[in-house]
Amino acid sequence: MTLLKTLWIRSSFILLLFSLLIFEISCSSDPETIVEEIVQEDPTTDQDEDSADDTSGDDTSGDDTSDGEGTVSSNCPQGGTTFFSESNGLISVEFENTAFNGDWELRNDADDVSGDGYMVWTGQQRLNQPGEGKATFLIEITTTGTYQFLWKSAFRMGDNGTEHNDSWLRFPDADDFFGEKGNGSIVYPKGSGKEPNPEGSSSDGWFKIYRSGNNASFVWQARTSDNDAHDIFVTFSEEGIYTMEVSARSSFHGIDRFLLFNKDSFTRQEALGMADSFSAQSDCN
Ligand SMILES: [Ca+2]
Repeated sequence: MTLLKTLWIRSSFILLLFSLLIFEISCSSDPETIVEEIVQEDPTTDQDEDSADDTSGDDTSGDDTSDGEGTVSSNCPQGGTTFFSESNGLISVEFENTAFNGDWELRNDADDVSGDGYMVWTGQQRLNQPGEGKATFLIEITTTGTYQFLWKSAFRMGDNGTEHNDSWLRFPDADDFFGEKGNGSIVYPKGSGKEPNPEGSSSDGWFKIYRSGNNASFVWQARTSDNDAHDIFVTFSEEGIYTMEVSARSSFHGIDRFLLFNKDSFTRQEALGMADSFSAQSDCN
């Protein structure tokens, strides 16, 4: 009996120890599970916070965009009270749709002009003195890049296409303003601090912009550098409202309208095909 009792007590003790061991393992696994759950929850919480941050970030950028548009519209450079808005890389404007002073006259005695007609300088010629009778056009750019400039103009005196065929043009706050021809030759206005400069007259950042040919009609053409025709380009590196200035050079040079088109988006012909979509004109705030 004593032996059996001893064996029973030992068996019971071993069973108790085993039970305690199982219990301890079971208990010790619970905290690990909780820790794991916490660890698993943490990234979820972080992701939610990140998502919330991203969302608020989007909201903020959305506000910035609308604020930015408002800021662009209300910060016109001096010299104008309205601005023309570029759309999809195009700016198309009737030349007579800004304020003029001096001896510019609005005329409408030609069949091939649009809008209210064309402007013509009837005052003294300013062959080497840009700035007289300065007209300003403000242009709002949202598609940055380099644009080619064209205007539709005619000589309105005599029958010699080398006279009464040019006016002065300048973009004083653009990032670059230059003439370029097919062979890669580039010229910059005198006074811009850049070289080479065009043949013929140029000064204080102004290019003489001429049209060629004895065809008396209004034609789309804008070039600089005498006997070395370079097309005209202007670069706008940031969104904003820029200044374009035209001043008198030859008398009786009639200008009907002008066009700027992003050179990376359109060929000349494509741009001219869309030129009748005139740019919206808005008041500066
Ligand atoms: Ca016109």
